[in-house]
Amino acid sequence: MEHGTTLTQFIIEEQRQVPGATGDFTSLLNDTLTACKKIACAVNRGGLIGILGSAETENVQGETQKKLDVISNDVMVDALEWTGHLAGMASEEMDDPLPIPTQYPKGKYLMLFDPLDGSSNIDVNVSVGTIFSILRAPEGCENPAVEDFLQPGTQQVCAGYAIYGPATMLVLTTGHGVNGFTLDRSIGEFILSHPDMTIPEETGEFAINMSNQRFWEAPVKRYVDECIAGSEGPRGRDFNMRWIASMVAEVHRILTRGGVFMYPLDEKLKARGQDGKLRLMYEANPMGFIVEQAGGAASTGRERIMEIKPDDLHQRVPVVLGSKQEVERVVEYHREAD
Ligand code: AHM
Ligand code: MG
Repeated sequence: MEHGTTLTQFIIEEQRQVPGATGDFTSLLNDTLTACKKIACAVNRGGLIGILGSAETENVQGETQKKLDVISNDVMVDALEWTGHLAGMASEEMDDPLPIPTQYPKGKYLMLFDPLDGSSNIDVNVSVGTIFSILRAPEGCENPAVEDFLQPGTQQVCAGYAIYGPATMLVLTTGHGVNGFTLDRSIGEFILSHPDMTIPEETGEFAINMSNQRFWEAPVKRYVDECIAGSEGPRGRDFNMRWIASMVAEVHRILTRGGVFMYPLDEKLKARGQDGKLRLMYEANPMGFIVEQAGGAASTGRERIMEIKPDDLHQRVPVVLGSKQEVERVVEYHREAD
């Protein structure tokens, strides 16, 4: 496709290849884009209009919500509930799935999202993002219950994220590779700027929150120790480390220049009764789909993320994703240790 292609045009042309496509999906994506543009504006102007800082409320996971978490969630809901394309939606910021209000028609898709990922970074003006995952609602499902959302990641129709950084970008997969679009503010459109994003198989860069080192399991310790030992260790070359604390920014870097990102299970999380830090349904699954479609891999260290049969909307999982050979190495270290 030519340079200068808008995201809408790209999706329309992609959907023309799908037999029986009705335009519902194209329209749903358009409404999602509009929501992301609105969130980009709010994030951009946050400091000027007094919407930085805490909202003094907690979400279902007991995390303090930022004002922009709440605003971004409202923007997504407002942009999507009336469209007629969704049977229901679920978000990191809402305890239960949100039914479509009775005055609006219902559609065949389910939308799951993290409206503002990495929101601990908002107040310090570091990149944050919106992550979304689109599933098909089960046949004949009028009012989706939690179980209807609990589909493995392999069932995703589409996954994407918007990153609100120096430029606002939208990165998307519908299962035919990964494409990145940059918001051209002068015309208000996302333009195809990064066609066919691919992750190099090898990397010299890893991302992990090192402050949790003493809580890690042995295979993760081993992998990171070997990276740090650099040219003097078994890897025989030096590695670089990055940690932004914003998964969207981390995944975006990996899609751009390779790398491995880990938020593994550790003793601290276990003591809190958690199976990981990141959420399966609206963080790990969509990012796993994108990373796999870009030629990378996404695992818990023990199983492929997208094959997990979910048992809870807000379920947490360990995450190891990025350059294929490195993820496979981490998985191998788990296998050897178990
Ligand atoms: P959030 O959805 O509440 O923002 O939390 C998810 C974020 C990820 O973007 C990031 O990778 C991780 O939490 C950072 O965690 P930590 O603060 O432990 O480094
Ligand atoms: Mg998040």
